[in-house]
Amino acid sequence: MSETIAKKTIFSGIQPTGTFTLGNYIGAIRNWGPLQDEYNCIYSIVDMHAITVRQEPAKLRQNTLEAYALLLACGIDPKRSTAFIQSHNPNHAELSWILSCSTQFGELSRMTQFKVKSEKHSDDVNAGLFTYPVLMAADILAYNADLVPIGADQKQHLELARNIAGRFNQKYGEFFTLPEPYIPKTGARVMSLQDPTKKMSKSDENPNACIFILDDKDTIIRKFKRAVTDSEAEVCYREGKDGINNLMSIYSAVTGKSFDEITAEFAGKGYGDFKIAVGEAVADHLEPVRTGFAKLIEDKAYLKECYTAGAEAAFKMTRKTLSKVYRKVGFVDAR
Ligand code: ATP
Ligand code: LTN
Repeated sequence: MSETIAKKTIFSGIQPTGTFTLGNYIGAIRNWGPLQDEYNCIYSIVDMHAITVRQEPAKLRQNTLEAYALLLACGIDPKRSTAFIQSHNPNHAELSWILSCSTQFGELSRMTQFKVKSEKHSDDVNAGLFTYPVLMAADILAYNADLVPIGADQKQHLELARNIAGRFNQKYGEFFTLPEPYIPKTGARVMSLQDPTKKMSKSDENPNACIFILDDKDTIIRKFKRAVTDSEAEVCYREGKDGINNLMSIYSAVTGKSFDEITAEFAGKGYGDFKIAVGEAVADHLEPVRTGFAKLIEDKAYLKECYTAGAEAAFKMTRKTLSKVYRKVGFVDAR
């Protein structure tokens, strides 16, 4: 039988705001590679989103190249997926403007990420930070993506993208696919090692709160040893044990063991042994990423070849969408 059934489309993005954390990895990126054969995958380093908080230009440029190399080191194959840098495809920003006219002020005001980030960057609550989710909706809708693999923190933005698409469809006639979130069962929300009620975030000021995927083994084990837990001594998943719950989720995500198996493995042992075991398992799991990254980042010509080809493919995929959108909203044809 010929391959006539069209593959579904996947889109996801990650900001080049620093080295990826274990949260980004377990919650998002490591799930991207295995989807490449079954789906038409499009992955982007979203530098335009990154400038919604202040960035040092030279550092952003370096972070963007490193993020792209990390993407490939995490198993994204530029031959099987479209992997590109967001600012290289202007169609995202163009569509974002159109979509912003189908987005309400009230719904943007309710976004948790906006509230958190405007508090954190209270000296620079810019319009881009506010309209960030519209650009994210444009990223997804420009490709008519069916599925969006993300961590749990992005679910609200995805729901907004669906609402924006629905509203556009209502105004102008059915056009956009309503995207579905694809959220992993374990590790959808990896918490800070220093404050397990907060999500682990690249931009956390405390380096002990975060495992960066390029940290070496000693550093990873040291950070886990210092992880905040509780005053009990039982490795089990229970309400109120935020620190241990987080370590159990991480351990489960990298070893595939269930919570019951983990509890049995550490019965009668203290938190010290457990923390070291988690550190070792995470370090071993990340080792291939570190080795792959070290090679890739040396080969700037190869990276450039990949992201240039990725942008070209991304542009082609989205230009048609944009022309149709322009016609639908009533713009006069340019040619
Ligand atoms: P920043 O600190 O700059 O806001 P971030 O670490 O939150 O960045 P993003 O680039 O915003 O990372 O997110 C990339 C992907 O990683 C998203 O799909 C997001 O849901 C996922 N992600 C981010 N943090 C976590 C976390 N702690 N646990 C699980 N998934 C996460
Ligand atoms: N907002 C996302 C990053 C992002 C994204 C996207 C994720 C930008 N555009 C499109 C999925 C689909 C975040 O992780 N903070």
